[in-house]
Amino acid sequence: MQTIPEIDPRRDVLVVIDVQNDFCPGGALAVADGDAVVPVANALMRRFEHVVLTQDWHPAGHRSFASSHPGRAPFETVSLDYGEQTLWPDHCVQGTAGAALHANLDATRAELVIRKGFRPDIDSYSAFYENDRASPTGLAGYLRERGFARVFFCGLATDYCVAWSALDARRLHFEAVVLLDACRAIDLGGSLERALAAMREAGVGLTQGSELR
Ligand code: VGL
Ligand code: ZN
Repeated sequence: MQTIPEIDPRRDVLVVIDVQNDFCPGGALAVADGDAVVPVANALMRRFEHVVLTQDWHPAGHRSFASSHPGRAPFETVSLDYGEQTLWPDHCVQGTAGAALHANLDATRAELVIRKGFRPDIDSYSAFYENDRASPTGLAGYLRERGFARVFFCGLATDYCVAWSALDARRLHFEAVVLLDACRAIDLGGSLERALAAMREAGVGLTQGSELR
């Protein structure tokens, strides 16, 4: 693991991924202990000069929902035009309470909220690209234009949206660090171990927010 230097307010940005009601206990795609990230993310947001949030934001009837595939159940896998896709319960439908940011997340200082997964036929885990790996969200251009070189990630879920975002950050030549104490995982069929291994391999720094200086 690379050493984590001090937060540099000029080149560092914190990206808080998908801390939304549907990913918290009681939500449609609840991540175990998902709401535990809220106070940790709030404390981190106070330490960074620059903060970006993401929001999973699907139209009703989205292609990633099992309900859009007759006879299929949530957490099964199907093959779509762009490859394998896990089917999810209906979640984060645009404008619903489930899609709202957790009420205790203090988003006041966020400079940008990026929404993803709004194309009806393409799922989106990464904050940078939809799952077709070709449709950008615009975040890379935004971060570059703002002069940010290093991206710290936290939020939900470690093994899907956080990991895919961190891996894309590396592909796009940003430095990337995941703050694991401010993340929780879905962990479907070993997905957490695979995601951690892929992030290590790609040079993503894995550490705890509590380790930041
Ligand atoms: C997510 C599955 C489906 C996530 C979003 O935020 O990790 N996972 N949509
Ligand atoms: Zn989703």
